[in-house]
Amino acid sequence: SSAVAQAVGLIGVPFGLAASVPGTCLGPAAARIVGLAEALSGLGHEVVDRGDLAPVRSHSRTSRDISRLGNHAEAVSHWVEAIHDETLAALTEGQRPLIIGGDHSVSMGSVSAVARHAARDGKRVAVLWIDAHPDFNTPQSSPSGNMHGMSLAFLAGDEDLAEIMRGRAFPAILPTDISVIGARSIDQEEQEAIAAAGVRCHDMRAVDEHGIRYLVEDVLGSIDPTTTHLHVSFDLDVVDPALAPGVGTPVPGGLNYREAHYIMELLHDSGLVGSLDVVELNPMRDIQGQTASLMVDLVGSLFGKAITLRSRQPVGLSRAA
Ligand code: EXY
Ligand code: MN
Ligand code: MN
Ligand code: MN
Repeated sequence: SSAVAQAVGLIGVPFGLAASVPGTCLGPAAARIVGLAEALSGLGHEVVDRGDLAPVRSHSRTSRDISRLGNHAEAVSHWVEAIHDETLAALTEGQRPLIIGGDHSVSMGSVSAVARHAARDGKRVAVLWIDAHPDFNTPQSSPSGNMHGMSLAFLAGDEDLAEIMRGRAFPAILPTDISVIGARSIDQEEQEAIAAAGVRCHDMRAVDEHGIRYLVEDVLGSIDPTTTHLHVSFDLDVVDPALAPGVGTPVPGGLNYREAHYIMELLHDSGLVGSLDVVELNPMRDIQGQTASLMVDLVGSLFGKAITLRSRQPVGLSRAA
């Protein structure tokens, strides 16, 4: 491993009010109990544990009423601002941010900060959204009003949702720099918006038809690392609920164990991942901590844990044994 490897900046976000089911606020605690930081340091990474966030619940500025944006929009806004500031601090200190949710609204804060930081370096951000849902609803299209289903639309620059950041503009992610893998629960208007915007959406049928390697290579092949920072946002509900019951919005037909790990291994091998969030762990729905443990194992695969020691070189099928 490299002598100048970036330290991992671990940020816990005990917030779950943008989800439908309570309990996601316990995610960081469960991740810590099953040994997230230890797993990373065991792989040789320096971990700077920045602790769990606890945002101040008042705006210093004159604040408009944003309750029309969705359920608990005011609370979402407070947390998103705090997540944004902490993620930006981690990046400014040279760390690679690892954000542990919390529901998927936390990505509004983390990815907006990544985009702001990248712009300072003259870069833009590509986002890989690994999720059963594309989270591309707007306040107008959302069937539930739950804001964890709107985070990707926020990041792509939805003008109404921009009020969550209280007028602090950030560079929106270009829809053509957004890829979704694993989707299988998409609302109709959400589907139309994705198609119109040009978001790359590899749904579960694409996983069936092409396999993980082809899809991940398609995504990585669209990224020029000299100009682009890759952020990965991993929603645990992408994994099949039989393996990951501890989520608020389970959907049948998800990734199996090896598919989920293989994505993370390929991402590790690419060397391109600059920041990561792992979200939607709901310990109240979990069985004996199995989803929390799976989360830590998957993060381990992205940070270099391999089944066996093996060459970084691709092994061709024709290579002699
Ligand atoms: N599409 C549905 C909605 O917007 O209400 C469900 C969203 C669930 C979002 C989950 C966490 O990724
Ligand atoms: Mn930098
Ligand atoms: Mn999600
Ligand atoms: Mn989801």
